[in-house]
Amino acid sequence: MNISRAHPRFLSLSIRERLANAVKDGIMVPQGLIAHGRGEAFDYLLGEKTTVAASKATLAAAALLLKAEFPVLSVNGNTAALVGREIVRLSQMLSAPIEVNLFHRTRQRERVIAQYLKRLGAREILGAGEEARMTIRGIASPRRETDPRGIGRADTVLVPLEDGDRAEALQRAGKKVIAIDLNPLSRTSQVATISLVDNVVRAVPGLIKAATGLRNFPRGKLLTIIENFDNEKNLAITIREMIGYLRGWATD
Ligand code: PTJ
Repeated sequence: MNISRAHPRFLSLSIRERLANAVKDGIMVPQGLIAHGRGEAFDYLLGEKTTVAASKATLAAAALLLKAEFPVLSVNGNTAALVGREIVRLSQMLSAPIEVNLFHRTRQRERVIAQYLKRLGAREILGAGEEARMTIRGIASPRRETDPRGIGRADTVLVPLEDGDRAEALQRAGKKVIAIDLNPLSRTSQVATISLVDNVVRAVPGLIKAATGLRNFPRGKLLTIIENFDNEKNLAITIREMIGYLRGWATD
């Protein structure tokens, strides 16, 4: 469908269009559209902008990714469709592998997503194929299967649009978890080491920008940024920002 740029909801409508096409191409599952709708609702409550709390989380997350010994970027259907190009760029910047890890897992979808990311410039995509699988215990979905060369050995994992089950299990396995989830109340946001309560279409470019700024910082300074960040407090600030936005809107 041709959406007019003059439409006040152009961005939102064109993203929906992109996602509908991603379902047709086999990148996304229809359930991903429902998940996106939930995300849209939360984004609306945040004023569809990156909040002060989200900017702080983004800076801390970039510091954590730069400080990590072995960071891995986990990608599902929605993430590939929304920010595939930016994920490839972030992976190149951080020398961090990309691993396809799906909730609605089929070998066919793994391959389609891997091929799509390769067309966007990724050299290698983990998690797609018949290689040995490593099981992360305590995950009640096919997301438990990870690639031993990727999430299996990672010390830090970026998990956009996640379910709390895996975020919790990764933490238990001793890994740091950076979540991108518009819902500040989700289990994922609550259990992650750092939660970016922001739309993935703003959060990943934000991470690229923050990592570019911090790239030459000594490890000690990165550590200070990470240690000064308190996820629980930041989530509370996010909820206050949401309420503040709604109050302003209600009194306009
Ligand atoms: O590709 P698959 O098979 O791995 O499946 C992917 C989905 C997203 C369907 C699967 O992971 C799923 O069902 O996720 P949930 O449990 O619905 O969680 C998705 C979370 O992401 C929800 O809390 C949404 O609010 C949030 N979300 C949705 N769209 C966005 C988002 N967060 C950030 N940016 C978005 N654009």
